[in-house]
Amino acid sequence: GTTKDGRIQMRRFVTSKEQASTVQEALQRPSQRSTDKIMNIVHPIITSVRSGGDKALLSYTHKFEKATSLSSPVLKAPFPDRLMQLPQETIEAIDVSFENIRKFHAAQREEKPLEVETMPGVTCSRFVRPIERVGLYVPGGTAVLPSTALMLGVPAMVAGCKTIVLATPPRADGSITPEIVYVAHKVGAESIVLAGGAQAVAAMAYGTENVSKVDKILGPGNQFVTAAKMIVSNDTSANVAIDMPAGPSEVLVICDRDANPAFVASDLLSQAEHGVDSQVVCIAIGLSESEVQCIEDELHKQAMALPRVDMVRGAIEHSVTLIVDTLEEAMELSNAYAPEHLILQLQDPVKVREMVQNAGSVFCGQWTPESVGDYSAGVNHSLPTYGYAKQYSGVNLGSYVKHITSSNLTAEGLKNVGKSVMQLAGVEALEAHRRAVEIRLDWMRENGV
Ligand code: HSO
Ligand code: ZN
Repeated sequence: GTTKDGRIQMRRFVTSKEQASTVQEALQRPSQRSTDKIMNIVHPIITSVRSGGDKALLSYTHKFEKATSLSSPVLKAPFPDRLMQLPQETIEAIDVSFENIRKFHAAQREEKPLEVETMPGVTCSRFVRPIERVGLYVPGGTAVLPSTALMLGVPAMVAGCKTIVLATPPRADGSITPEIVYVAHKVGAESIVLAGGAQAVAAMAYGTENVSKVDKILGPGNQFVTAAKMIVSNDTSANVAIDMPAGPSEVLVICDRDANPAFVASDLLSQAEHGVDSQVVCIAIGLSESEVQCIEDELHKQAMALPRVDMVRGAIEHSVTLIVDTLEEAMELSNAYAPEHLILQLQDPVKVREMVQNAGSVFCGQWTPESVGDYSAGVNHSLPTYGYAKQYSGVNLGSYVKHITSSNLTAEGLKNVGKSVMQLAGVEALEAHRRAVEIRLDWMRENGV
């Protein structure tokens, strides 16, 4: 992290000089606070909002957000103009980002239902329907995040979700960030819940007098939010789904000797400034120690000039540079780490991208900083962290829809497949199943079909 003379510096390993276990350990993510403790705090909050509704929700907002002047926890659309007064430049920036995100997610639509005739007369199909009601959690905390409102709201709108509820903690004076109100307006949100943490999640999962109950809750959040999402999604009486487990944000940058050290450092820092628990990893292919030192010097220099240098210091503390000999080794380490963001500052990034097995989102080449994806390129920034890129996708259009399958048989179809069904129903000793086919085949025989 920070050395005695105050330098901001990552730990550094030359992998060929280390045991495999040391390298593996270097790539361990900082451990999360004990989940038991968190659960014990979160459980009573959920129970209380579930039974106490708006009043309980509001009292938590008074307590945690200090927004004691707030008298209603919900703002319903249409949102008044005075709540979205913004500089023209900000409006334009949101509009550009909105449009790019909309385009990229609209392209993810499956236009035609899938239809396959598995046997003559046996047709199986699959079609898409939006999840009707979604709850989008936009964290407060150390930064306001209208970009997260865009990343969650635009695909919900594109998918055609009927009810979009956006929850975000209010500021201490009870107000909401105007940028977030503007985004909520643009995506057609029905309401903004002015609450954060586990209480906001509970309100959307169960509904209150004024908060609409939703069918799925999406969005990042701190450990309390994550715990609350896990609890409500495990409660069958809530009947609510969640997007994915969330952890601190992270980036892994792979660079070679031709990469610009200042660019590499800037990418590491843009992730490090998210919070003290963020993690950044740099894998340098074939760089000498002095070349890596150039990156480190840049990192220090740029970090010292950042307003959030304290966050950066904390993040760099558990961050690491690995010097490797080959691209293959770099990719192997990266795939094992499964980063939320993977930046390829390499000569032929699009070719190398084929070797990516696990990552939330990949940024190709020196002109593609992660920041463009965080805000405006069109890709989503709500991504799997903490190694979950091994089994989860980031938020995408598919996160807001479900597939319904259908079978449609002709008489001929039932004749073709009926025998197998009856045989298997017999094996499972489920006689009613067997007879549901038999009764029809008998009928066909009797009626000359
Ligand atoms: N890098 C963050 C997203 C974000 N960055 C929001 C800026 N604002 C996690 O993907
Ligand atoms: Zn970011």
